[in-house]
Amino acid sequence: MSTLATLGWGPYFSAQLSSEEASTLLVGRVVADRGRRLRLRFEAGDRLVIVPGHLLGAEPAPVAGDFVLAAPGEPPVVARVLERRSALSRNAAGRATVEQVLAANVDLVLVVQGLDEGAHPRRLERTLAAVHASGAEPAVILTKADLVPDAGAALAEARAAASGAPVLLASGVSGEGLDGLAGLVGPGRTAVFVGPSGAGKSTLVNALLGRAEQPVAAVRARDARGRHTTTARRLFELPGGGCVIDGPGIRELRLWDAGGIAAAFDDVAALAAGCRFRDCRHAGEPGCAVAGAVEAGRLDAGRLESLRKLEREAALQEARRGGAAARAEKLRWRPIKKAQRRMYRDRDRG
Ligand SMILES: Nc1nc2c(ncn2[C@@H]2O[C@H](COP(=O)(O)OP(=O)(O)OP(=O)(O)O)[C@@H](O)[C@H]2O)c(=O)[nH]1
Ligand SMILES: [Mg+2]
Ligand SMILES: [Zn+2]
Repeated sequence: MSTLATLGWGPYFSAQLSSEEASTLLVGRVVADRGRRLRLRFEAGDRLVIVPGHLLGAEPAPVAGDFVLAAPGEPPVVARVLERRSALSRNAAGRATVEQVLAANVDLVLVVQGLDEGAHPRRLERTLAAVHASGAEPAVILTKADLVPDAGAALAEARAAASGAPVLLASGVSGEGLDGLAGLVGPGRTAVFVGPSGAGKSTLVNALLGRAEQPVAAVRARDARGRHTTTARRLFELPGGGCVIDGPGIRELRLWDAGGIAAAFDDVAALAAGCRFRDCRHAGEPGCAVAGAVEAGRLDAGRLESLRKLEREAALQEARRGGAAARAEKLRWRPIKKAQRRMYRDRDRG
């Protein structure tokens, strides 16, 4: 049985309801999002509900993890989406200026990497920068631990890339690390799995649930790539408390916001405090403590390069978004300019 509390409901959300809404509308959490058909979990159970057209194009359109108010009926109709506590976003594929919210109201983002592929520190860094910007805390899960005899090197590589975020070894097959994973999620909290297709996200979800809820499929033998088995995001309640959201594989979380870069590289920031120049760019300046750490083998040159690349990307995006905002502003003024011209014309004639 779900209660609103086991679903992660709390004062942050209840404070958003007017007394009229509290007495006439139902509260539900989005457990699966598929456009107009949304599956909500109410205290009384799951229902498919209708999302009225005006909410579909609107911001925010409901996604997995959202708390929504719905008017009772057959079926219930969504009235509004409550303000989110956090949201995991990325740049929509191929669009520099479109934010795509993947999951709402998450406390924890579980970044999954299969050990059959190695630790992939550069990919972890990019993903963690995006997670830090979301308002949720990150954790790295190195899964398929049963496939490698010694995960020590991969663990060390991932830790060096994780900037203090917890890094766990796990296996959906042997069950290693599952208690630690469930403990990270914890009662009343919500975690979302992200990671490339085939990494083993759904296998972990099934192992945590103790039943095969999510289909899983073998990676392609040719190149170990996943087959995008999971196609929609779904929320599950864990037997020991807490919720997890499983979703489609994401090779890379394209950065939406530069806000998480500093937190994802706080070790570099700490080193930079020792540079001779306050505005040191760590690009060959004398007395550079960051370059010194690379030379001494205390900082991976790849990690520094990764930081530079992310900063460049974020700056580029900021500029593009500035351009998009200017275009939107121009469009906003166009009808007014037209009306003005008409006004002057009429006045000059009259
Ligand atoms: N040996 C071993 N195999 C695993 C483990 N986890 C997943 N696999 C295998 O890896 C393949 C992919 O697992 P999935 O759980 O479907 O991966 P996914 O991350 O959900 O992939 P998408 O849904 O495509 O994003 C399957 O063949 C699983 O059986 C593990 O811990 N150990
Ligand atoms: Mg899956
Ligand atoms: Zn420097």
